[in-house]
Amino acid sequence: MKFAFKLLLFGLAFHCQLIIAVSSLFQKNALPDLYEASIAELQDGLEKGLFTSVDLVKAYFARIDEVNLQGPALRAVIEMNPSAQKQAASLDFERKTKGPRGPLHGIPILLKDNIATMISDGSFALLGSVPPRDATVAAKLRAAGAILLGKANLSEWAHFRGNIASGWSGRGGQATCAYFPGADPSGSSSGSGIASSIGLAAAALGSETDGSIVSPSSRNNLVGIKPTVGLTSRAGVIPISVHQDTVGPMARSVADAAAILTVIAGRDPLDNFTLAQPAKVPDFTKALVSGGLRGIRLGVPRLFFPDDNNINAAFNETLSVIRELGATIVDPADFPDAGEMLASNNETIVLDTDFKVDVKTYIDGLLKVPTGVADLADLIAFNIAHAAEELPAPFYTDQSEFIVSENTTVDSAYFAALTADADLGRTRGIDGTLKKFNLDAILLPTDGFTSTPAAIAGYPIVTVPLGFQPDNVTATRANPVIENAPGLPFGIAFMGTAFSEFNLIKFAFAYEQATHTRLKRLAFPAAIPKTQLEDVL
Ligand SMILES: *[C@@H]1O[C@H](CO)[C@@H](O)[C@H](O)[C@H]1NC(C)=O
Ligand SMILES: *[C@@H]1O[C@H](CO)[C@@H](O)[C@H](O)[C@H]1NC(C)=O
Ligand SMILES: *[C@@H]1O[C@H](CO)[C@@H](O)[C@H](O)[C@H]1NC(C)=O
Ligand SMILES: *[C@@H]1O[C@H](CO)[C@@H](O)[C@H](O)[C@H]1NC(C)=O
Ligand SMILES: *[C@@H]1O[C@H](CO)[C@@H](O)[C@H](O)[C@H]1NC(C)=O
Ligand SMILES: CC(=O)N[C@H]1CO[C@H](CO)[C@@H](O)[C@@H]1O
Repeated sequence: MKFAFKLLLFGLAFHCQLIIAVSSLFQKNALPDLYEASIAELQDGLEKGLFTSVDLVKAYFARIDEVNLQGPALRAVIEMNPSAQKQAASLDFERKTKGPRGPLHGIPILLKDNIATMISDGSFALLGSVPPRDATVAAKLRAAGAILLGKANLSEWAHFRGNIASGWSGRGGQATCAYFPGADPSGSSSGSGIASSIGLAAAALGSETDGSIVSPSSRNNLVGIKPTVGLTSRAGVIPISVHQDTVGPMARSVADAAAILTVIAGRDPLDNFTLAQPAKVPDFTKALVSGGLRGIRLGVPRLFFPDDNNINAAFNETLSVIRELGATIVDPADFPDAGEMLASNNETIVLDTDFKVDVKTYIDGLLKVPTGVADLADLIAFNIAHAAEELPAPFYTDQSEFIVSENTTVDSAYFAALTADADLGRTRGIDGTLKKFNLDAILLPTDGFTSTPAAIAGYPIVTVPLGFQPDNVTATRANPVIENAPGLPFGIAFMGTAFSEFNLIKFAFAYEQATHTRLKRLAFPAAIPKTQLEDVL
């Protein structure tokens, strides 16, 4: 009821799709609407016996069928887990006999395709390869009782192969955003973003090296948490860089994202970066308190803002909401080293050098690789040998980043770049800015020069929906996807120092509860699956 009431409060320039959605919510008030259902609502319905996890899996599979290859052909999902229904049945039985394991018991979640269970990174080169075990984050989800519903499409090789459109992989094809037909879903966790945005699963995991969680979360109207590098294990995740990769949740609410992060965080002997985190994983759901912005100081680094007046105007406008919630805004609060950071090429050196080493380490650890690829040189050759699938003209022929990476060596320039990034990103970057202006966090549009400072620092970001491109925006030409169009969502980012996720979640939750921007606009009608729980009961 609170949910519907809030919707009515927004009753401004409503799209009729939204009115239809609202009235359907009223009719089905006993069962959660899967477009928006929260993990807590699903858990509540499961506990009350209104539906089972088997029902949930059936409903989500039907919803995927409706929009993935048919209808708008969003290509968000690359693979459905054939044993999901069996896992659901066994979790239903366990709930009856022993009770739920916790908040994720029986909740279906999608994994980005670079997270190993049945793997491949969207490329055919690792298709059918056998990892030694589940990725640690997948194992943690399973242990918490979550159902791994399947794999989400992505920008192949997490967008590290070369200059190709976001959301394309050889195996999954071109994924597109649910908020405008044919629009760029951003990436590289594209399918995770699309799938969460329209309820093809309760939520999804993504991974980020520089922007790959927060950018598609922003574009797909989601809350995304890019954790500190070392909060969540990367063991079993196809890498770009051991220094920058991190795994995090992409969900429809801060509460859902916090519940998932609580489960997947923690030390892992298989990923020694995780040993640097505090001994005890916080229960991030304890950060979901009211008044979370009261008395805190947020700095606005204007030099990193995007070149987009609609986003910047929405950001400017929302500052008054944040002030009303009790925060002090320091504006501008520019990074002391902003100019150097914008000009720096150190990150490219680090990533290019790391990828060649880290991808080989990853492949070396696989038990079986049917294609026989062993290293980056083999991957490049594989793509050339399978050009029809992997390098289809005219849009997806590039593998220049692979080629540059193959040409690198671990040398003194690499170590200098690593040192420079720690200095630029941490000492004189995020930490320097927090200290200089006495801030609790940094606040800016997610689509600016936002992910890079956090990427080179290895620091966290939480993004929350901020607004939508207005109707008078002209849709750009598809090349092959549409870069800007009416209704495309964008987010606002809270950025902080290492392991400050608990506070960032607190700030983000206070902001989300005061604004509820996500439901101010829905996906385009054909992209909204019709199947609901009542259709499978
Ligand atoms: C992790 O282990 C590798 C070698 O096994 C070592 O080179 C690296 O310094 C370690 N990293 C951390 C953060 O402990
Ligand atoms: C937003 O506010 C800043 C600082 O007050 C101002 O410089 C900028 O022009 C504003 N942008 C828009 C689009 O309103
Ligand atoms: C790396 O960053 C340092 C510090 O700003 C800078 O002096 C150097 O030119 C950068 N190197 C590259 C390759 O961009
Ligand atoms: C490979 O690296 C060498 C030395 O750094 C450079 O001169 C050459 O241009 C690079 N080639 C490619 C294809 O990047
Ligand atoms: C587009 O609409 C917005 C309000 O949604 C308005 O502020 C802006 O001035 C309009 N822009 C143009 C170019 O008409
Ligand atoms: C689960 C699913 O729908 N997978 C599809 C992903 O995209 C590829 C390429 O379009 C299809 O062949 C798969 O069936």
